[in-house]
Amino acid sequence: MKKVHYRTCPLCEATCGLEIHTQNEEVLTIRGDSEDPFSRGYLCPKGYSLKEFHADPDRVKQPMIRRGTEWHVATWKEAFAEIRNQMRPIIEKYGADSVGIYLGNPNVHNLSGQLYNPMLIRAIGTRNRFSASTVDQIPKQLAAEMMFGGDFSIPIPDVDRTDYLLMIGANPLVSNGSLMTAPNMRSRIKALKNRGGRLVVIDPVRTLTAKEANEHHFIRPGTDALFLFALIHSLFEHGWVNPGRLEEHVVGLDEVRALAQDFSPEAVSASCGIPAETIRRMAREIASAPTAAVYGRMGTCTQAFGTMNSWLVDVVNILTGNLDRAGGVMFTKPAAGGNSSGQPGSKRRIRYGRFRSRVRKMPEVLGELPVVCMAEEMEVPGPGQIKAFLTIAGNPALSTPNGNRLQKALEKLEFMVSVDCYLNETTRHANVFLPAPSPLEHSHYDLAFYHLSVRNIGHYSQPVFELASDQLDEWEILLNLATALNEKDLGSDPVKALDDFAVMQMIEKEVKNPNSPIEGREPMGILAQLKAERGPERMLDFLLRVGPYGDHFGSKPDGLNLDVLKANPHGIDLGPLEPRIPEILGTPSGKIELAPDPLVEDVERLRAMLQNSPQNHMVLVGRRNLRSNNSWLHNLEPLVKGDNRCTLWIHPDDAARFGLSNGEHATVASRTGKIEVPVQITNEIMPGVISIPHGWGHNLPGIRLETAKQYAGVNSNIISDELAVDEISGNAVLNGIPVKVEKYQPEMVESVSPLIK
Ligand SMILES: Nc1nc2c(c(=O)[nH]1)N[C@H]1C(S)=C(S)[C@@H](COP(=O)(O)OP(=O)(O)OC[C@H]3O[C@@H](n4cnc5c(=O)[nH]c(N)nc54)[C@H](O)[C@@H]3O)O[C@H]1N2
Ligand SMILES: Nc1nc2c(c(=O)[nH]1)N[C@H]1C(S)=C(S)[C@@H](COP(=O)(O)OP(=O)(O)OC[C@H]3O[C@@H](n4cnc5c(=O)[nH]c(N)nc54)[C@H](O)[C@@H]3O)O[C@H]1N2
Ligand code: SF4
Ligand SMILES: [Mo]
Repeated sequence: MKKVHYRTCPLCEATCGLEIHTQNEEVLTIRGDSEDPFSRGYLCPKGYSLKEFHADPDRVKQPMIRRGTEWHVATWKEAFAEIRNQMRPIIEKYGADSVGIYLGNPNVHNLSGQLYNPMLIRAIGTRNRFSASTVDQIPKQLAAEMMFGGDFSIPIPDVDRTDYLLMIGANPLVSNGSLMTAPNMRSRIKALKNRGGRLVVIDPVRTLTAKEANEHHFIRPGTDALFLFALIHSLFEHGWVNPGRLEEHVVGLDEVRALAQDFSPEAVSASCGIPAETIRRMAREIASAPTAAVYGRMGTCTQAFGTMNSWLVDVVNILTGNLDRAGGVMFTKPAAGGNSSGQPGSKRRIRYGRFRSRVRKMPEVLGELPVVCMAEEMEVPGPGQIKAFLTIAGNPALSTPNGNRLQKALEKLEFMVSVDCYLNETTRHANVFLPAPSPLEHSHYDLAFYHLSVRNIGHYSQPVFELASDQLDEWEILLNLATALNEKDLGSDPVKALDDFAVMQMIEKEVKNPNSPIEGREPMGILAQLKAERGPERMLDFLLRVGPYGDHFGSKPDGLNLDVLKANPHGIDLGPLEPRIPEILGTPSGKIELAPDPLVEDVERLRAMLQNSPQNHMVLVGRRNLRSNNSWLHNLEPLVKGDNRCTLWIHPDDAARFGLSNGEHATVASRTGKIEVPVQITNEIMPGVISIPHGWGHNLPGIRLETAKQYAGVNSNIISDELAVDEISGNAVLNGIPVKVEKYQPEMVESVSPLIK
């Protein structure tokens, strides 16, 4: 039977609406949903690829247990029994910290992951918790936690209303936006320019986005904090500081003024490669534009000053009065979860440094430890050593620094479990593999990304296909894992018991919250009203109903609940972002903390950079491609076919210096390793900088990715260094890595990747 389904795409942060045509168990075609109020029919090549992903014969569909190098299909019961039998003794002998867990990026795009991973982590009770956040955005979250008192209280550029957008280290025309959920950025940028606004891009690469900009400036990788401080210096120097209505809500203004003193545009210009007069002009333009938004992303987070950059971006927004006003940067008010309720000053303390990693003593950030510590925590003996490991929707072997070291550490583990769709470079090390359903087999709601969206949106997606009779939903897998690892006997239906317990906990917490619309209500009465009997739907219904647009369980009968979202399959537009200060401020002081102590202290490290003369070694940055998604869509022919994309970009002057010509291979070496990669000479990159994309290197034994193998590429994270970090957050440095580039000579390479197609 032919059917049409509507749902949001779970592949990136843009949350595009899809129109999916199916016949029985097959996807016929996927289009952009023209009735989606947010994406209005837009989709990118990855959106179409859900069809191929769903049909991919390499996608694992049954649980498997590995004996030696052989995988054996198992029942779910056998798989969970194996996990319990192998892992419980490890926990009993060595304690909970002996189990490490890594959560990959797709968890954030998965309702089950969002709601049930926290329960699994609690059930294990380990401190050795890692995620892709520390090779990504944790600096921004930490800065938001320190400044505004919430890790999801991240100011989002109001792209649809701004007059001036300064974009630093982001490439939304390729990435489709990050920490800025905004489908179809091309049309949004076009609209900005059509209304007389300006887009200014700061990036060591002339990216697709930079090409659309009114102005683009190369910046020497890793020097953004100098540039940002110089903007701040100029604002103070010329009397352009004007926080406006924010003034009464801000503390630490004088401290920031003093800190910026030494960072004049002239002092930083040589290091960052941007002329002093340009920096001054930009400061003036930001201050004098009717509205302006400064936005920094990946390029600003994954470098040695990631947290400082994230902080300073919002300092500029605040000093120019652009925080929390239309056209500036604003906080969202999502329909479900997170940053929606509170009173200024209600927070106890900032979630940072409450414990430290065992080996390198890195501070905990928002409950997790930096991924750069993962291998050493597996290698170094002693109490708390990771002996068993769990990966959920991740591929850290390719996505985290010093991949070779991590691979060796994974090999030596006593036991490993992976929940994933593919036997990839990481999950091949597992002893038990648990297959996640295809995105088309489960429901969807972007709990995380509606916290980061340029409009407030509610959009629930029903599953397109029913789960096969022998397939578990992802939340059921997670609760079964929690059961298998938990010492307690949870009765005959442990999944139901845990699920019921979790939802009751949510309800009980809410009725005790003095700011809640259901304060004081009877928990059992609330439970009885929920529109689903179990699983993520029940929790989502609850979160929607107590949320700012909710029906508040009767007191706002026209409000949202799950049924309302189900009746609106294209999604609901809940309006543009609106001012939220002071009500959103969750810092202990109830104020915007403009100069948090750990950040102020870190300025010394930056000051040292001013003393050093600009470096002239080559540095490596990353790059993304429209038809790729980190490491995991390379098995889909329509996305990988064509020219090899895993190439080294280098400026013609540098290529001449190293004697490299187009198509030839170069070796690129760092402290941690050496790789070999074909050369692509281009004027679009700054001299002194090279770029190689991440997520490639599909040439390892034991992976089950037959198409990806033919387009293997090379793992750029062999040469990113796990010892190079943003010292505050522990986030990895993935941009600005010092490297040595040479013409490829076969005998020079230790571990040669096969010649790439
Ligand atoms: N097609 C596609 N889309 C994706 C992904 C994908 O792999 N492919 N991945 C998704 C994920 S997980 C994320 S987190 C987002 C990321 O989304 P974005 O941050 O928008 O994407 P990037 O391409 O990483 O952009 C980072 C930019 O920073 C620049 N850069 C590097 N070093 C520096 C520096 O020191 N300073 C400055 N100013 N710039 C620098 C790079 O040249 C690059 O253009 O994209 C998401 N969307
Ligand atoms: N050098 C360098 N390294 C980088 C980056 C960079 O710019 N440069 N970017 C970093 C960034 S921003 C990120 S987010 C990380 C990503 O790093 P990871 O999250 O570790 O890796 P992914 O490639 O996203 O792999 C995701 C895995 O999840 C599986 N999967 C997909 N959907 C589901 C699902 O619904 N359930 C389950 N259980 N599994 C699923 C896929 O099959 C795949 O194996 O990489 C980081 N690494
Ligand atoms: S832009 Fe992102 S959400 Fe939209 S179709 Fe592409 S991958 Fe999916
Ligand atoms: Mo990411």
